[in-house]
Amino acid sequence: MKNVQIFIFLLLTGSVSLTSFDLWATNPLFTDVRTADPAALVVGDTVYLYTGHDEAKDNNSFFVMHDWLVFSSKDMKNWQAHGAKLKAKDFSWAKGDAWASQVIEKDGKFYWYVTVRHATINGFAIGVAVGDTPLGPFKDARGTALITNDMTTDTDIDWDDIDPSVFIDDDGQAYLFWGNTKPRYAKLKANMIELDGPIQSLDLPNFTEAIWVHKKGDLYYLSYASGFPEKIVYATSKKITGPWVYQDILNEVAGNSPTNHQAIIEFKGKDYFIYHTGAAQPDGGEFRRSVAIDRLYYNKDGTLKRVIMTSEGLDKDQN
Ligand code: FUB
Repeated sequence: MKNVQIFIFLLLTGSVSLTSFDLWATNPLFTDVRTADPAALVVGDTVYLYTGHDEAKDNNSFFVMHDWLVFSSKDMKNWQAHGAKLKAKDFSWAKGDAWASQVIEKDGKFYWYVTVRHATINGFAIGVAVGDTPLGPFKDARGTALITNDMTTDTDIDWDDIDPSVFIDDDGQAYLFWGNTKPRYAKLKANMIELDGPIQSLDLPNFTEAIWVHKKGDLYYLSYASGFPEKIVYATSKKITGPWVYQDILNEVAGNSPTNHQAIIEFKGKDYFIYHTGAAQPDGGEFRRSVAIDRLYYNKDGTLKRVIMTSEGLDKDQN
């Protein structure tokens, strides 16, 4: 209601025209920069949102992504922009292409797992940076890639080692999940920057990319992008190591974007689904994406209700 009153005031004073309907919209979240591949981390009373940064001039070519951006909020509605806190070139062994990433905390340190293109080994690779705060400063934790394309030779494509998602189980064991076309995971050592054992394959129907692993109650959830254009679907398991049982579609194809990429968090007692769309006006699209947030709801049996993507975003949420 308050938004409507402000809008009428601005309309009467000539400050906006009738095309300014974005006043009602909190989705997409940011209008001055194109953001993609969200990952979120709750630290105390603050949520940190780490995103890719689409810099393509139009939607006719391909991704142009050099760095990752950070935003923070204490209420999921008002966001502070912190700018680019890590770039592909911060990894001396990387060529570019700052694709999807995720930050997690372990023993007071913040580990930022990233997708980049390797400079000397053909294909994409996964690296990890570390910092002492959620805002960094971050530096390459290894000086080399954690995963390279030549470690996974059972696919023909060179972009199968992308989209890291790290989960720390209740016993402190950390697991790295990743993949495109073939979903994979491996244990991480306690130092979080080395594999601790073999790379395992997962059996997930119609898997494309964008794994996100989380736990709610006693159940583990593995959501991922399926098909192309991508829908987000999910599987559940009683153990982090599976078996994963396919459940259902969680989020339909997101507006004007064939890719979809999600983060799922609980923050201050509410559950959220964070994703990207190509819906930003006037020039959003496949390579100019924008992050959006809507509520996520669980059924009593632990299954997830399908996400309802909205343009109002959390503005409609009065609870
Ligand atoms: O943003 C580049 C790539 O597109 C990501 O790594 C994938 O998840 C897809 O969103």
